[in-house]
Amino acid sequence: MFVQPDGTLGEEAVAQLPETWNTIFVGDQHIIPDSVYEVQSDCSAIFPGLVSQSIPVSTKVWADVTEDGEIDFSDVLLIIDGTDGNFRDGATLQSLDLFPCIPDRVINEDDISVVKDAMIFYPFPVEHPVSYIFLLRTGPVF
Ligand SMILES: [Ca+2]
Repeated sequence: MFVQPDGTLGEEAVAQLPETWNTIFVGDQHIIPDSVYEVQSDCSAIFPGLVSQSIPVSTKVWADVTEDGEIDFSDVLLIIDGTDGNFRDGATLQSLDLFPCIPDRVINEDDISVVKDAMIFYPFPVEHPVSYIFLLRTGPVF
C-alpha cells in the first residue's frame, strides 16, 4: 500500500517531491496497533530505480497513550488535557487522536471513550482499529 497525500493508505503510488511531502502523519484503518511494518521510500519517479532499503516502524499498543504499558486513568487524563490543546508528557495531537478509524485530527470525548472502553477490555468497535499514527519522514533513505 502507498501513502496518500492526506496520510491515508491507498493502492496507487503517489509521487511528489520531498519538499512537498515534508513530514506526513500516516493514519489508516489498515494500520494495526502493536505491529511492525516495513516502510520504504520509492524515489523512482524522480531518480529512476532508486528505492530505499526498508526500515521497520512499530506502532504503539492500542490506547496506551502514556506508553507505560498500562491502560488506565492516566491515559484518560492525558487525552482530557489534549482536548484543551494541552499536550504534556510528550503527547501530540497524533498520539492522542484514536478515533475514528481515519483520524480526524480532533481530540474529543470520542477519543476519551475509546481509552475508557480499552480499560475494561472492550474491543474496539471496528474490525481494523486505527493505530497510533506513526511519523514517516519522506525522501531518500540511504
Ligand atoms: Ca479524534
